[in-house]
Amino acid sequence: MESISLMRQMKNLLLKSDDLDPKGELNISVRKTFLECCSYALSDSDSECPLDKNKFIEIDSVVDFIYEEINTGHWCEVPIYMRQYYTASQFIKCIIILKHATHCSQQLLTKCLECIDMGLLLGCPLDNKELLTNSAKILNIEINKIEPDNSCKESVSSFPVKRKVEDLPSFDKIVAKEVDIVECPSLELFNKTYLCTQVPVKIKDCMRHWPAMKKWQNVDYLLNIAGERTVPVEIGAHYADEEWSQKLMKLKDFILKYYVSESGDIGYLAQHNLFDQIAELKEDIRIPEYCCLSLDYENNTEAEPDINAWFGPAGTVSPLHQDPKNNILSQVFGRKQVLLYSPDDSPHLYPHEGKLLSNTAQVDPLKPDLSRFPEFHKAKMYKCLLEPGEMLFIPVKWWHHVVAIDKSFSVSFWWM
Ligand SMILES: O=C(O)CCC(=O)C(=O)O
Repeated sequence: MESISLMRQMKNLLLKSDDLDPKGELNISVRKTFLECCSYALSDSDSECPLDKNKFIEIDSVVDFIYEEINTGHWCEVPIYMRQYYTASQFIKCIIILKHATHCSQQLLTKCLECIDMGLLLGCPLDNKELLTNSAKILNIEINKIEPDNSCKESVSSFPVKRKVEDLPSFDKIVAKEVDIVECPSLELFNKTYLCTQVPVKIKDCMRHWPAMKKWQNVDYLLNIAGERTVPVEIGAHYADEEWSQKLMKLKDFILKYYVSESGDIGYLAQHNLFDQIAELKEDIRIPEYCCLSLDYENNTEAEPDINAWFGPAGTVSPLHQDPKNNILSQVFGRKQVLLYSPDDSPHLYPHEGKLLSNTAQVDPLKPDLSRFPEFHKAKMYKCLLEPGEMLFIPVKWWHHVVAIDKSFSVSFWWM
């Protein structure tokens, strides 16, 4: 497809004339440049608005300015409209790239997709909520037309070497009570026996209808759908480790470097709402029916649970921590070993002091240092081996420590 037709397709995604005009204060001269770039990008004819190569530099400077604004101070204090400006300016940058191009090379399309992903990752949806997700879909279709075959040809099932997770005790040897196991319980039974009483349980046989169960086994499928997409990756042993860092990278690079390679380096695509970013993958999962139950119907206004992806090699570790919502951790492939403790045991788990890590325990339940944490022996441990097609219900604030025994993909659903 010619870049001009692709640009038109993307412009057709706009619903209203003020789709790209967030309501909020922006530096006057930056806003002026932003508006000039918008009218340049959206103008229909070259005679009305001749090509001006400087416009790329101008919109790029707007993007940089807003990037600095949203990365200054605490993330939660960044005004929503500023992140919406970021979304809008990345969309305009993408349109200008297409406007200035003569044909759609792989490199050009990838550059456009990078703009859209940065908008999705750091921006905030505009009133036209699907603008960037639909833009990404259109660009991805074009990318796959040029290069349908990705360089990484490994599928999970055909990849024979299994890296051993060092030091992980075998599940049977862990002295702990195993969580209850039920087979696809009715809503009523789940509500009464587990949700209302806040008791963890492993649920079997509730994921057969997920298209992901078959499709995601094949890495080529993930690469075709999302290989060129930019995703956040956690690098290092685990998030409470001093050496830990986060990086944005293409999914295909993550897969090659950390997933297919047996280097032993740990990279984890963790706690990321991949499904709002990549709409095609959301079609492969199903929200568990149990998430429509609530402990507090009056104050529960959220339409959908928070859905996150957890995708990585064997050996990823999520240290012992607790979360503020109920969770159904759903295992698509690979096995995970989960250790759990009740919130009543919090004093025996030594939560970190300070706000940032206060939901994380200092004690490592697999190697507890009893001289530093003498009360730990009082905590009652529960264990669960989560296998493909199984879900684990983790009640609000239950502590959980998770290790991937194999290459693994889980999806968590947090709700109240
Ligand atoms: O699977 C993991 O590594 C951690 C999952 C988790 O902590 C969660 O879903 O809240």
